[in-house]
Amino acid sequence: MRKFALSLALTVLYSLAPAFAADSAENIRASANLSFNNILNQLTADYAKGLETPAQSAAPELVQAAQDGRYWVTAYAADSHARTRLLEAGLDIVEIQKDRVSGLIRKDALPSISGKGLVIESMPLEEYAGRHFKDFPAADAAYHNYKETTDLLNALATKNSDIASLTSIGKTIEGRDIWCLRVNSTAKGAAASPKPGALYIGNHHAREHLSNEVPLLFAVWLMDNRSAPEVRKYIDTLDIYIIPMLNPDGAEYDIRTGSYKWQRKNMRVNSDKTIGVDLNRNYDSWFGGQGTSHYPSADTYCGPSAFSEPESMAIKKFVEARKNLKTLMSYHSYASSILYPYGGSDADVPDAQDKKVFVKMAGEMGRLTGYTPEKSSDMYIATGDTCDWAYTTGKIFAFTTELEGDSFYPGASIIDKTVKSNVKAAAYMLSVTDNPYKIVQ
Ligand code: 0X9
Ligand code: ZN
Repeated sequence: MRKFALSLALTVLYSLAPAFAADSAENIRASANLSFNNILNQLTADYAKGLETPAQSAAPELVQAAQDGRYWVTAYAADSHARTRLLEAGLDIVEIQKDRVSGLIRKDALPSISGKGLVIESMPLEEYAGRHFKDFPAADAAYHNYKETTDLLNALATKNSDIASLTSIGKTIEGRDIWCLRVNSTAKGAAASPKPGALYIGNHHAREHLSNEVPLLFAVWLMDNRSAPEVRKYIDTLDIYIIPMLNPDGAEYDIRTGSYKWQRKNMRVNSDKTIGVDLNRNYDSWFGGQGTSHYPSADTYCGPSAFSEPESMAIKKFVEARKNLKTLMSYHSYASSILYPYGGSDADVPDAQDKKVFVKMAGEMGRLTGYTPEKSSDMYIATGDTCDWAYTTGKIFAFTTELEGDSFYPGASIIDKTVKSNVKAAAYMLSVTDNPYKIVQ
């Protein structure tokens, strides 16, 4: 069986090879087309341009933007359970080390953890931003905002209208369309398909902009390589859905002023007038239990009820209407890990065969990306996440990829490498979507 998985992976890798060949500078400059390499190279060129006037310290507007009453905190937490308790206290965990975590918390919630003697260091977010970030948002222009994402998806669907269609799966709380590119050689729009389905979702969390780039550029790669035998097989035999930007309201808010807002949640105005629900705590899987906050101001606020948010509700309706879905990937950043259920409980998924599939798929995607495969709850227990719900409701093999980087704003130079390795993992997921159990038989 090992041998089979290896040869499958090699086939996938081989099929990627032509896509990564270098293009000439003239081609890049001339490119108004939809070639994967040209688009990636253009991103790199944009980034280099942005660096011509590098900032030596945090841009003033970045520092100013961070003045919203949140603190950057480092606190003791020796295991996943201690981390879960911190999430519940309202700490938005961003970085995890062996015995401690760092993240964001509102000032009024800080005493609940400092009172327990857990705080190692804390400082206002603007001070942290001032010390750590050198990137001007202008240098990150290579990232696709909502309009650019919409335009690119539209262009892909128009150019490949025989196999691709673009639909809105619903509207956000501010009324933006949530776009989904469907790739299927025989069914368009919302028409049912008997083919096994794969779903890729990005940007549940607003500030995780890299998590939009990966599925978006995966869509570009698929269309660019549509004639390569392996890719063609996927397009002919599978029902592929890509929703790169689930939380465009939050993503736009995060960049709107030209300076980052560190926004995680959606843009719901809560009952106490604070903004946002954490969409990755709003699914109906142990909703409102461990690893989430019930305070609307907290970054890990789960919302008043499961699926209270139009964005998560759109995914619920979408998934429930497509019983053919077999696999799902939800992109986040940043921890360099491939996570599988459960995330809301310490328990393993009860079905031994399913667990084997999860472990094997995560292992293979870990190998292709260089990320660490692990059970979600080993990171921390967090209820209400996408993947627990998708697995429980539809037996979908659902994973979270925590992309790489050392901050939510790692600069545009990271896009190229991250996209390339994650395209391999995304293609691997397609290679098993026809029957995920085949890899453990
Ligand atoms: O906390 C989250 O929603 C994800 N991490 S992030 O830094 N992108 O916010 C991790 C979700 C993993 N799921 C669980 N541990 N349940
Ligand atoms: Zn996230």
